[in-house]
Amino acid sequence: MAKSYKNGGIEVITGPMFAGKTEELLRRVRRLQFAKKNIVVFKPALDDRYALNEVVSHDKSRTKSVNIVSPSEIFTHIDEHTDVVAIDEIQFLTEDVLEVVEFMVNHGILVIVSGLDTDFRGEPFTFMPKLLAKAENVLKLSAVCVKCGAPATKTQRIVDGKPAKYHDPIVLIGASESYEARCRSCHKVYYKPKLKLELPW
Ligand code: TTP
Ligand code: MG
Repeated sequence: MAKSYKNGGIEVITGPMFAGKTEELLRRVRRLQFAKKNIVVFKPALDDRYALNEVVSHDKSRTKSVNIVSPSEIFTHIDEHTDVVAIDEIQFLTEDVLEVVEFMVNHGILVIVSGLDTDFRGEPFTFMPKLLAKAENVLKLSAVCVKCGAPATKTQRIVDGKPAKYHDPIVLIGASESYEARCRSCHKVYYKPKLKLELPW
């Protein structure tokens, strides 16, 4: 029998790379496991940085996960006993995942996801703004700027030792060899502004 929708909800853990999003997702999963909740963890098959069939954080904590290519595959891995679905790096799935998430929530499943809010340019990451708007609970984590030590809310992509260009492809799987956490003022992207804005003083 379908559970009450009152059990469900969307929790989003977001922020730049190196902020500890995966660690926070795994922390929430572990505390629900102690409470004997039935949990299934998913991640997009795209990110093969650490391990297949496991979500692994920078601090090397890990949990078993199911790799999926398409969001609807989630339904072949959950059943009427599933209380919680967790998805790491949700930004790499297709936008259909929004419908899948809402369907699960409306059937009483708690959905906890982590994902980048912005891409390397500082632009919203595809459908993430919609997910953030629909969520019951959002935690925006920051990292530490590698340049100045301020709280970092952005991810810098470095290509051949230089900041990436605005029109470079959005997806480039990687870690510290290609990316750095940066604050707003240290974050750089080669970009030609459309508007010629000038301060009036
Ligand atoms: P994350 O899990 O966000 O990075 P992380 O593990 O460093 O962060 P956290 O500790 O908070 O979990 O994974 C980001 C992935 O996205 C990584 O493979 C690089 C990729 N990526 C892109 O493809 N395009 C981009 O614009 C950015 C910023 C990252
Ligand atoms: Mg991560």
